[in-house]
Amino acid sequence: IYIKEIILHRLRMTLNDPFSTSFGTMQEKDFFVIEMIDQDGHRGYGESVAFTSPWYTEETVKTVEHMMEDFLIPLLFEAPIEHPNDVTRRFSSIKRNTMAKAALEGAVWDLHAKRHNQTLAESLGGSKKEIDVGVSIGVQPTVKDLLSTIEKYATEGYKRIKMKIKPGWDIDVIKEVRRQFPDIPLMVDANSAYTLQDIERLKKLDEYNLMMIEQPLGHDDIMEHAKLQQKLQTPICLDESIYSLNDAKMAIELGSCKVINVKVGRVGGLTESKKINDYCKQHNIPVWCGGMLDAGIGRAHNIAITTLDQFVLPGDTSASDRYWKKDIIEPEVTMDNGVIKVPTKPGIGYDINWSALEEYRIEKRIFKP
Ligand code: OSB
Ligand code: MG
Repeated sequence: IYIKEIILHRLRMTLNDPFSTSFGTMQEKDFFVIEMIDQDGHRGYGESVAFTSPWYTEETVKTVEHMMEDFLIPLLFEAPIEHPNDVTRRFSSIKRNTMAKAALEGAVWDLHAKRHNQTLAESLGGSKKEIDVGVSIGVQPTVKDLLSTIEKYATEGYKRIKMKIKPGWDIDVIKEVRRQFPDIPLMVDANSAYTLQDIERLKKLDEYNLMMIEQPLGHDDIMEHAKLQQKLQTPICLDESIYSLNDAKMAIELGSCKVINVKVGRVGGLTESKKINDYCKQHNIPVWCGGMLDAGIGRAHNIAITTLDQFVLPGDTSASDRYWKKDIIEPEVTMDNGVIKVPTKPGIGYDINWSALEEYRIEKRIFKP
């Protein structure tokens, strides 16, 4: 692949409803759509997932722009690309900054798939024709709001509900949820809101038949999660702590988790996600695909990676209408009874809705070799 042009479209989209975690509330998603054009005029698309502030991990929209502009795009223009698998190696002189790398690598994968007239899922080695999906629900203003939100998504058919927790919005709330919904597949995500001193509180979670608890402790911790997992029946799932295959290996070896949330952006791209899939398969660790309040292009990449065989649990890839009044792809992602059909057109499998994209665009920058 000879990359002839890279266009960065910076978009700002307003969420249908504010999304709250243990760290605060988001109303808007500000990100880049990466459009990459090759020597034959194929166009590949990627989406950056970093937020405007570094509350989740350390990257931001501005650091992503800085990395892409000053380091990563020049590296892509340096020489042709044999295969998207090589992009991670091409970027290896740049430490971390996984979300910046993944945004560009995703566009290379889309180009590769389109050049071979394959779906992105096929190019990645995935074989599912449809994927099971769940939904992530933010911290709500009241328990009543939470119960009605769960009711709404359960009725729509989502196959598991994830609710955000934090100290003070946890045991009592989960008890109410379980009273009203004794059997729904339910999990919780703390986004790192607890410490080992909260161990007695966390042990109470074992009474509520939760599928797992996601990232209870430090965002960069692996060791303390191992100590906690020894005291908990509920499986721990790591999110923030896992930046790479190597992190996954450490966590599995140390017993820090029994499940891994794979976010393509957080681990540096689709190639690394695939490696984590393969390693977790060997070690019998179920994985699922997390989300970053993605717009349609990110959603398409998430659907493609979820077709790999170790993605055995429903992820957070909800339908477009979960977050957006109008998404930037055509058709939008739809969900039927908890199932999303994997698109069959080459590459990401969706067209860009240019009038929507232009409506949300706040900046456009063109890069050439
Ligand atoms: O921890 O998985 C998370 C959203 C933003 C940042 C971090 C997380 C989340 C979610 C929602 O849980 C995922 C989604 O629906 O896209
Ligand atoms: Mg999480």
